[in-house]
Amino acid sequence: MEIERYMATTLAQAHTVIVDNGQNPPAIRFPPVFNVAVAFIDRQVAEGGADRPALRTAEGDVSYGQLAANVARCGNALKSLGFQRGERLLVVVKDTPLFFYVFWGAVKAGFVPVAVNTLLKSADYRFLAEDSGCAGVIYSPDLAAEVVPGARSALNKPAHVLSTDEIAATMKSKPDTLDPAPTRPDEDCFWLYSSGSTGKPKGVVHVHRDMVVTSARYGVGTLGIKSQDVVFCASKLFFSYGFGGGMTFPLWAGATVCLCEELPSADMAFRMIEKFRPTVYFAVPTLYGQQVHSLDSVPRELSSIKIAASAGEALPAAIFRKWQEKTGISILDGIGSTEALHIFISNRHDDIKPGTSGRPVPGYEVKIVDEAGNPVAPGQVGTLWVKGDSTARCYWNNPEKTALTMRDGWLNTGDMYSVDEQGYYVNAGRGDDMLKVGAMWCSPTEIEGKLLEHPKVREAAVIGRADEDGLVKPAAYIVPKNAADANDSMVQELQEFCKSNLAGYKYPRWFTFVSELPKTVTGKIQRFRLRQGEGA
Ligand code: 3UK
Repeated sequence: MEIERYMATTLAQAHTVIVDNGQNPPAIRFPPVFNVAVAFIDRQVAEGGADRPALRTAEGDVSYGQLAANVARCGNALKSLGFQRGERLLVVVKDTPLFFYVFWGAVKAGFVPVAVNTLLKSADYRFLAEDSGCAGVIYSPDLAAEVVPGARSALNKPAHVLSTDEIAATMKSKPDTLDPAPTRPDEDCFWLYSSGSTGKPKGVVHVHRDMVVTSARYGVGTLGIKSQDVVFCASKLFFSYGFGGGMTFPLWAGATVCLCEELPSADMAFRMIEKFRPTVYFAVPTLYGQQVHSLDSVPRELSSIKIAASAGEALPAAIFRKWQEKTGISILDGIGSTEALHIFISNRHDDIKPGTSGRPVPGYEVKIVDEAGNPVAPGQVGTLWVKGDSTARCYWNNPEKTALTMRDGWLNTGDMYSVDEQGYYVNAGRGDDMLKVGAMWCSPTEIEGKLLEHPKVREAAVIGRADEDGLVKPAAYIVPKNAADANDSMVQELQEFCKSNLAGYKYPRWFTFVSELPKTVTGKIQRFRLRQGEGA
């Protein structure tokens, strides 16, 4: 029986996690006092890895020793500002080493970092500051124009609104060691926000244990990331897919992470891969799709990649095959969520069925149930629930939504799935009307609301439709105020209107004019009937 014993020798308390790989699934045991920053950061140094590269950027490398010192300095800097145990710190920071210092420094000192999308507007930051009740906001300097007014106008008046430049300056004079806050494995550790179907984003609360579980079970157990690996994740750290792929898995394994501040694009990903030659690559299906198309005309040097993972939306079998043809390696699709923290059903190197999400990751239990909550037979579609040790404790301040989604340790994913005779899980879209477009949430009601603001539109409905690559994009059904307007120039006009008033990926790619929309007797739009082909 192989036992990995992770000791943080610098500590007075026992901060030992035992991952017993001799068991399937590996048993993970935590001591009663456990601060996860020690298990991720200090452990690497304690095990002799101080000189190994942890972070790699265009400016150079940061070793594990330097990382641990900067995490301690940042934790000390935050403590000196007067933060209290359990207080939230909104982190609006781009993918840079400072993200690591602030995040892990806060965790080590016992504060709760809340990493949020860096692309939002000031009204959104105001909402996030108020909803989280944060005591402080830390932002990348070039985001000041949106973050600062939002944070300053929040009713809870966060005591500290600081740029990473200011934090970095304060860190300089602080000690490079820090006693970890004596937290518990089930104590709140960090949050991520998930944009919901309707209304405002929800704070997803994760505890100290959760990152260990996803890293051990999926990062190392399923993907097999090792300390020699160089990892590049095209998704950003504030998205929990990127949070795992671009931060926690490589750190857990003692590997090297490549960081890029830019937003993901095929060009950015190719440049990063050619420059840093990663062995492990994480991307979303839409990005893989753009990359395989671009490879048709311009060959790129991708031979360093040994492991390629995909999540966020279903990976069409066609993109899997084209990528394999061009690079010789298989993409491992897996489904995860912010609430589960990471992937809980996945394909594996030695067990792949293209066009499916694979099989449950050992350590997670899943079930597919009908509307009465009873398990469905193989081949039948039902709602997917998951149970595992990394699922969120709750949605912050939202007991109704928590009660609906999290029951007896089970998490309702909201996804429709079937399982085939061989045990592979097949995605059948969402149970609600939500869409995942380029792995980002897309609410039909938001797009419909925008279309209804257009003077020529009487009614609008939006559903998802697969494009030629099999990737879902919004499609709109429009009842015009004046039937005579229903022509190509109105389509152009509506598309431009959406492009300039909504986030870039949300504009409808197809428009169909109809004389009426299918509705319930109470007047609600029945999008499922449009999906079934009515109104086409
Ligand atoms: C959908 C998928 C089909 C599905 C995520 C990996 O996407 C992530 O988190 P989110 O909270 O959204 C979760 C929802 O996205 N989805 C994700 N992966 C797949 N659908 N095939 C897939 N492979 O609707 C799920 O409920 O934004 C993904 C790791 C961490 C994550 N947070």
